[in-house]
Amino acid sequence: MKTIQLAAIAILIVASYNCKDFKKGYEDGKKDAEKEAAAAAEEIKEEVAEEVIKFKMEAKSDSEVTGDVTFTENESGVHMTAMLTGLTPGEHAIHIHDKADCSSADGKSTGGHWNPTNTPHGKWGAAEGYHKGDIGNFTADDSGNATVEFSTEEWCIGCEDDTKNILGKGVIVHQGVDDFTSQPSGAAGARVSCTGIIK
Ligand SMILES: [Cu+2]
Ligand SMILES: [Zn+2]
Repeated sequence: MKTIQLAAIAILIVASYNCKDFKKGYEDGKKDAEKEAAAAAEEIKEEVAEEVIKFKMEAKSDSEVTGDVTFTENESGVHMTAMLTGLTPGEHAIHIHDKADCSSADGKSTGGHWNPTNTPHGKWGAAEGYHKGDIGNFTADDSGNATVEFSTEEWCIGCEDDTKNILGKGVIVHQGVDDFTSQPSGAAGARVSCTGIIK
């Protein structure tokens, strides 16, 4: 009972406060509502602006490496998630190569590393330079499964900037490890899985 009384008093106090400042409160409320509406509109715009493309990875060079790779673009750049199976346990390289063509049995139809800025091969972010396709290495678990996550503002999906646009390129998973120094491709060995990045 006491609680209810206290609550009633509290409501009265709040109500009288609201009454005194009704006009100011109303104006503030209106502004808040406008702000909320603007924020909601912005959110919808961002949702619409988010682009997702997904591809199946095809086994190459007599491997059994398959899986899928998803690219999502939003205001913070492009995020890649690759889910792979059939790998040998341990480290492997993954790159974006120059062409979306996975037709050859060894995956070499994708050409060399995607390198629109004509820089040396290297570790992503290295001061000495790196290709826009130099994603790097990842580790497969004892069952040969791996999830590779990568995010960058240096890619886009279908924008006008050829130094950023990943469409028309290919994803290659290698049997070996990228040493980040051998030119022009890090000596990562056979190409064991492939997909074109095409819409
Ligand atoms: Cu490669
Ligand atoms: Zn490279």
